[in-house]
Amino acid sequence: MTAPEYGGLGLDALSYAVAMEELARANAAYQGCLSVHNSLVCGALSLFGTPEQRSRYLPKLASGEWIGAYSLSEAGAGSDAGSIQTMAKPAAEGFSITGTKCWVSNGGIAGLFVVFVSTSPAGASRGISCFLIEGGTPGFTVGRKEKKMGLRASDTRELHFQDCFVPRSALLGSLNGGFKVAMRLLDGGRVAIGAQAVGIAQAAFEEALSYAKTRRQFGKPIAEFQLIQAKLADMSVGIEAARLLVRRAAVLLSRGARCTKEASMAKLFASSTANRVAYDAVQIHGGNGIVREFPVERYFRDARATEIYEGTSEIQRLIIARE
Ligand code: COS
Repeated sequence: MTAPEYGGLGLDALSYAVAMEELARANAAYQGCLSVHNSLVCGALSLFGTPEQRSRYLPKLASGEWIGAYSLSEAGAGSDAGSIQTMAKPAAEGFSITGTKCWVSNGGIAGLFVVFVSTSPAGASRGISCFLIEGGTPGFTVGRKEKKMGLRASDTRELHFQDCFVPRSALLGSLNGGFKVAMRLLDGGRVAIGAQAVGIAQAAFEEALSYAKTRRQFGKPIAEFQLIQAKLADMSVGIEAARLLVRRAAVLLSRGARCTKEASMAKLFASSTANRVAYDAVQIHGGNGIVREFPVERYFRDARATEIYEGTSEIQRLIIARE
């Protein structure tokens, strides 16, 4: 997605979605790291960065020298993303930031953080600004790593800011215009999380199919029983439908069109499919499905977050209804 002049491949969003699905088929935690890095950080700079901001950061991000992190959520600002409490107060030539952010993917490994803070509390969502903050900036520390049920290889942290000075040049987009930046980026991010869900579902389906062909009960492979066949058929239809929704949203994204509704539809359907498919894949494995030696146990745990992060399924339905 990052332009070749900054060291990126210049791929369109459809190619990106295909790559994201394949990566998630192997390891969703690893894909999640790259999804945040590309959709939410490289995307932020590509869409909203000044030429100076792009040249300073995109080459490092495109080469992988630096990893990016995106920080919107707080303990009291999850689905209600506009109720951010972390504050940036005007200081000489810049801003001074104080507050705590949470659920930050790549938090412990990132060199650059895209951080949303309040610059005008009375403005609520219309008083939020976005800042580019480098790791190691005085007054900025990274907190403990969360112990999650799934996506355990992805590094999720709190971020703490105490009188952290950032220059005015760190502002991404306009002052108090950060909420729209956050939402626009999440449109793209949700396409990549949809692709992640499709990848997890595909992996779970492949394991279930292969297990059903080799596991014998009552004198034949369980794949020959119609109740197992029905599960496998429903899984494969769901995966194909989810993949098409994700790719439709990706095509719109490639054209630069606003795809808020289509991205939410893709994420909602794909994440629900991933959970259903992973559930049935565990069921087909029987007792073997709940032990760590079999990969479906991990797919089941990894799928759960896809219905929660980058907007819960409830929020996706709300967005679709509004649109
Ligand atoms: N693209 C561009 N602009 C958008 C937009 C989008 N996708 N979505 C909303 N906006 C704009 C609106 O048009 C509105 O603009 P105006 O001020 O000009 O009217 C502004 O942003 C505020 O929008 P809205 O009134 O809809 O905001 P709400 O506070 O009602 O919140 C939801 C909307 C609930 C959709 C939003 O808070 C949300 O997505 N929450 C989930 C957050 C999330 O995904 N968190 C996970 C973080 S990453 S782990």
